[in-house]
Amino acid sequence: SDDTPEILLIRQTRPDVAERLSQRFRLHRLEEAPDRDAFLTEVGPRIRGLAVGAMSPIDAALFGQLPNLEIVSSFGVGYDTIDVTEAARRGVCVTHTPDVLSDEVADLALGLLLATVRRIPQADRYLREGRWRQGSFPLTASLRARKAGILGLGRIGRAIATRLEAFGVRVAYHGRNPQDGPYAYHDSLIGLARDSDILIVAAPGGPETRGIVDAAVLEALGADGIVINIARGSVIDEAALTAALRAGTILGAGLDVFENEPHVPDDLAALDNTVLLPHVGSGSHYTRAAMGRLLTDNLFAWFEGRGPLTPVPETPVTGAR
Ligand code: 8YV
Repeated sequence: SDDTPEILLIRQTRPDVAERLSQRFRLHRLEEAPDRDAFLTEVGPRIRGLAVGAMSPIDAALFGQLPNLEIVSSFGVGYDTIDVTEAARRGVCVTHTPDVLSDEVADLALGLLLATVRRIPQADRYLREGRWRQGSFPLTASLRARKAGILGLGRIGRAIATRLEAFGVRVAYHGRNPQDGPYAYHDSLIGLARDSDILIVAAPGGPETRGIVDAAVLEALGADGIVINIARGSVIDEAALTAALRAGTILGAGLDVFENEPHVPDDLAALDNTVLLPHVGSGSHYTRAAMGRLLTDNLFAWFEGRGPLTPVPETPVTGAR
C-alpha cells in the first residue's frame, strides 16, 4: 500500500535481511542505482529508514539527501562510520547490534591471543612446509604468568575478561570510567600498559580513541608485550606498532582490524611476529544471522511504534513519526 515505509539498503547484502524486510517494507538498494545522486534526488525524500552494513560511511551529506529519514539500523556494534551527531541534530534514531556478537568476538580475541603467543599459524606453516622432520618447532612465549590489560571494558571487553579469568590470566583495564566488578582499574592507558604484558583493545573507534595506543604505550607494555586488537584499527597508531614489532620493543601482535581496511600495509604483513585476520571477529553463520535479525527487529519495532530495541546512546528514541 501507499503508506508502506520505504527502506534504503546500503551495503547490506544478507539475503535473509532483505527477505525479512521485504515482507513489511518497500526496499531500495543504493548499490543498484546507476546514478547515485539522481536516485537519491528522486527516491531520497520517500526514504524513512536505512538498513546499512557495518563500516558504511553515513555522513551529513547523505542525511541531507534523506530529509524524511527516521531511523538508521546498522549491522554491527561499532558505529564510528555513522555521523551520530548529525543524526541526533536531525532527530534521526540510530540503532546497532550490541550483545548478540559479544561472545563471538571475545572467543575470537582469545583465539587470536593464543595464536599470537604460541605462534599457532607459524607452527601450522612449519608443518605444511615439511620442516618438522628436520627438527622440532622452536619453543614459544607463554600465556602462563601473564597479566592482561583490557582497553575498553564494555560488553565485549567484559566477555574477554571472563574468558581470561578462566585461562588463569589476571585482568586489569582502562576506560573512561571505573566500573563495578573484580578487575583493577587504571585511570591512564600508559599506567595500564606498564602494569600489563598483554594489551587487548576492545574500545570503540572514532575521534576520541584515534591513535591512543601509541609508541609510548607500546614502550610501556615492554619487550614481552603482546597487543591484540579486535576493535577498530584506528585505536592503534599502526606505524608505531609496526616499528615496535620490528624493533622488538614488543614481542608480537594479533590483529583482526586495521587502519585502512581491507588494505593491510605490506610491512606489517612481512613481520613474522604478527597474526593477521581479515576482520572476522563476528564472522560466524550463527552470529551474523543473529545480527541480521536484530537489525530487522529494530526496524520492525520502530515502524510498529514500539520504539527502537537497541539504540545508540547519542540519538533520540521517540518512536516512528
Ligand atoms: C561488523 C564489526 O559488523 O560489529 C562491529 O562493529 O566490526 C563487525 O561485527 C562486520 O564487519 C560486518 O560488516
